[in-house]
Order: sequence, then C-alpha cells, then structure tokens
Amino acid sequence: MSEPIRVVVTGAAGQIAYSLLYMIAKGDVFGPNQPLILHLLDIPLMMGVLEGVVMELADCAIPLLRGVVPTDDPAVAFKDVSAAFLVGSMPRKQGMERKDLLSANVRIFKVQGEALDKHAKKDVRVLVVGNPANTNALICSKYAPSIPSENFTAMTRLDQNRAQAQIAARLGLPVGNVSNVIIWGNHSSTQYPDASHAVVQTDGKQLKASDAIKDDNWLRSVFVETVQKRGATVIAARQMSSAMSAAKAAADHMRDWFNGTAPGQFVSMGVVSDGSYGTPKDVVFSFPVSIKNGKWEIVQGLTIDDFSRKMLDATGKELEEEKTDAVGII
Ligand code: NAX
Repeated sequence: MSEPIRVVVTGAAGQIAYSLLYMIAKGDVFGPNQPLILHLLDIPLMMGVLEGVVMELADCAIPLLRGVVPTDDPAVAFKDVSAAFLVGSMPRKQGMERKDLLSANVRIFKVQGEALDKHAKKDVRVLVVGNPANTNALICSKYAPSIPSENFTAMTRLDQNRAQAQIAARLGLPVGNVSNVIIWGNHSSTQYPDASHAVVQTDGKQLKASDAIKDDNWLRSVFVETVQKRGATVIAARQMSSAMSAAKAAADHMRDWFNGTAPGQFVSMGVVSDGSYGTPKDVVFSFPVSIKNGKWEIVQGLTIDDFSRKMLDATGKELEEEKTDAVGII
C-alpha cells in the first residue's frame, strides 16, 4: 500500500461535506489502495460542529483513513495537499440569484488561492464546488500563480449526472447505459446541457441518444430546462440545496481526474478556456474533456449547430460578465 496522501475539504462542517467525506475516506475517489489524511477546513464559528464530524469519521472505523486535521486556518488546511475540494462558501437560498452570491464568495476564493499557492503541493488538483463555482475557480487560480492553471477546475458534473439521469428515464434505461452528455459553460441557469453527441446502449447496440429519443423538440426544450432548473427544483422541495448528489458528483469528478476516462468517453468539467469552440478565453468554461495520465484535454471536432452556437454564446457571455463583476469586487 502506498504512502497516505493529504486531501483537503473546505466547508467541512456543511451538508455537502457530510456526504462527501465518507465517500473520500472509504476509497471511492482515490481507490481502495490509497490511504489518506483528511484536512477539514471551516470557519471558527463551525469548529464545534466540525468536532462532531471528526468524531463520526473516527466512528466509521475506515482503515484507509490515517488521520484527520480539523482547522479554521487555511495555512494548516492546505499544507502539502495533493487534492482540494473547495466546497465551503455561502449556499444559494430559495429566491437568491447567483449574482448575489458572487460578492460574498469571490473573497473567500482569493484567500484560498493564496493559501494553496503557499502551502499546497505544486501538482495539487483543485475542484471548486462552492458557487459561483466557475468564477470562484478562476479567481482561485489567479491568486495561485505557482500552480498551473489547468489544475483548477469547477464542478459541472452534477449537471452532467442530472442530464444523464433525464435521458435514461426518458428511454427507460439504466443510467449507466447513457454516456457523453455534455454540459457547456457556466454552472448556472445559462448552462447548456447538450445531448446531441450522447450515446446510449440499448438491446446490446449503441445508438445516438437523439436517434433513440426521436424527439428533437424535447431535447431542445424540456430536457434543457429540466437540467438547468434542477438545482432550484431540489431547493423548492427540500428547502435546502442539493447535497448528496453534489457530493457524489464531486467524487466522480475527482476520481475521473485521477484515474482517467474510458476510451471514447468524455465527461464535463469547468476548465480555463483556451477559446475552443469559439468560447471566450480565460474564463472557466465547462467543456467535454477526456482524461489520461491525470491530464484533461478538451474534446475537439464536435459539430456545433445553430441552436448550440446560440446556447454556447449565451453562457459564455454570462461568464465574461461574472468575471468582470468579480474582478471589480476584488
Ligand atoms: P452549507 O452551508 O451546508 O456548508 C457550507 C460550509 O462552508 C459551512 O459549514 C460554512 O461554515 C463553510 N464556509 C463558509 N465560508 C468558509 C470559508 N471561508 N472557509 C471554509 N469554510 C467556509 O452548504 P452546502 O450545501 O454544503 O453547499 C456548499 C456550496 O456548494 C454552496 O456554495 C453551494 O451553492 C454549492 N453547490 C454547488 C454545486 C455545483 O454543482 N457546483 C451543487 C450543489 C451546491 O449548490
């Protein structure tokens, strides 16, 4: 068995972390042979609650978990970490727009970028979950200049998982039979869930999802809107934002980043845009990526029709506006 790696989860006393910590500790992300030490960061007010989480982790008696470091100090939290799940921030409440969240949260990600720069391993892989995730990831990367910008990503995997589940439900297939659904752009209501390159396995054959569904109108309206609004729909029902599914998506994202994607399959991640597909450069934009040897690459050469072009442009414009607003706040 290898040496333990250090993994930090911020917002560790919150509801997403409550599901995520168990998944990480038992090997769902870094595998059954990789021991780890969990660093748990939260704000001073939450240290009592965090103590309870630490007790529960101990009571889980997980052999892979070799240590737990609860702290309210980013310098301690980010020391020598190989992976960072940046979950901690102010969650969206019912009726709250993403822009309201921006000013509260970009400052947190500036501080955490600086702490990562000083204390983390230089090859640390960073996943930003806390909203507005794309712009927070961009800010974090800007304040960590000694770490490559490709090591900063934002989570759109929950949107991808939601989209996959909608396609599977529509076709009455297990969700594992659906792949290559894409989330383009921002993790917000302008995101573009795109099933035009998705494939499904049905009756032992592989088909394009659109050929199996045979209803382009549904794919461009109900499907897109359902995925875009799923977060708000969960909040309306649960009176709290998605947590179990968000934790599962964060685990999926980091597992694929460390382990790679299967040949021919891609997943969606918010990454610093190089302008691929005519998107704005230097914003964190969600693209389809394939992953090999711990490195992601944007999948190239996919056809973008007129409908997709409009959707990509709209979400790209929102990301440019968010970036301008964020830079103004800092
Ligand atoms: P909670 O309010 O349950 O937990 C957040 C935790 O972060 C709290 O314990 C809080 O004290 C802590 N925190 C606040 N500022 C901090 C700081 N500076 N350093 C460390 N910890 C800090 O929220 P939860 O439901 O866990 O959601 C966390 C974030 O995930 C929110 O921003 C939420 O909007 C976002 N989400 C992102 C999703 C995505 O797909 N990218 C989906 C789910 C979720 O909505």
